[in-house]
Amino acid sequence: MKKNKSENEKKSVSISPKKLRWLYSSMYRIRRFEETMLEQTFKGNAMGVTHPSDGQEAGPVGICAHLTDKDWIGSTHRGHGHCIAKGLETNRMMAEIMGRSTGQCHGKGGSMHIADFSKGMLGANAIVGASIPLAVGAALTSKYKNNEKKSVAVAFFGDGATSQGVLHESMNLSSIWKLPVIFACENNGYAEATPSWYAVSTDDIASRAEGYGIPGLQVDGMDVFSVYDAAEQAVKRARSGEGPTFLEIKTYRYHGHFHADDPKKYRKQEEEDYFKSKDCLISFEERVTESGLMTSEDLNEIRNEIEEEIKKATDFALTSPMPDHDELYKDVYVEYSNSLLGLR
Ligand SMILES: Cc1ncc(C[n+]2csc(CCOP(=O)(O)OP(=O)(O)O)c2C)c(N)n1
Ligand SMILES: [Mg+2]
Repeated sequence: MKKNKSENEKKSVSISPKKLRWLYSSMYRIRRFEETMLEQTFKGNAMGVTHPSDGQEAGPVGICAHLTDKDWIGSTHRGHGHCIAKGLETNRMMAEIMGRSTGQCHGKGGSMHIADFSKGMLGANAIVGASIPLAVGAALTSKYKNNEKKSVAVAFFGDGATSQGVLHESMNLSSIWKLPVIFACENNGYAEATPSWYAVSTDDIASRAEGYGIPGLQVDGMDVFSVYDAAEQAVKRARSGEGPTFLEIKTYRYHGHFHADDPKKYRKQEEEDYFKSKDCLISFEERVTESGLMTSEDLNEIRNEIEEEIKKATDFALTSPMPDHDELYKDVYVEYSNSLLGLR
């Protein structure tokens, strides 16, 4: 795949070598996780449907690069990339997708319900738009507790969620209360087979935020540096108590809506080719090698490490046991107590 040079501005990169390495390894980890996860789904090893996010890696990586485990994210049905960018382990994720007892949620959540509160990952979920009030709630908690280094919450959601009432209510409330939240809209052009030009009233979704007094930015979601720069501003604004930001990340999913969906039925090959010519991994490789920030050997070494990690994660999942029957109700219901209800 060739990069479209005319569209990839050559801005100078002022990111530390460690962070650059993290950006590339995280994007490559997501890519190879998704490709391997799809292979395993087709072999019948995944429990239920899976929604691959390859092609969209630059969005979650460019944003999560500015977050710590104390910051929160809410995710979607297409959540593997968000989980990986937030630092979840690929072996436990792969095991979760395969319904194994060693999985992130002990095999009871599956692909669309991976969560890890210790990493600030509030969970993937299958309800379109549901990440939004979760993130706003986390941001409200952060403000209420008045942490010294305010935790920031990011809601990831797709273009399909942007006409849901809950987004508009959440933007209004978070603007009034200046909550440390970022609305990260991954506009991949489609909600299932419905193109956004057909279902969303504007080409410029970010402009909707202005109606709520929130800055709205449109960024090239195929270029991790563009996302990184915009997210840096948004996180800074949130942490300093100035309130929310809306980021519209223009991106593309390389596969169908879910594993068995054939996107050729509703989108053109030229469109796919166009986005693949802007692939986030290739443009990163060209940018850092041409500017002398990393060598091809550095990149190769990272790719080899990740290949090994994903192979191990897959073997780990395939050789892990299924949960025992007596695990069925464990971790499903919250233990009742007065203190939980705030009564004592
Ligand atoms: C409230 C709700 N409505 C409808 C659905 C069915 N559904 C699942 S995914 C999806 C499309 C979502 O599109 P988008 O938000 O753009 O995310 P993408 O799949 O493109 O990542 C729909 C309509 C759902 N899960 N939840
Ligand atoms: Mg979409």
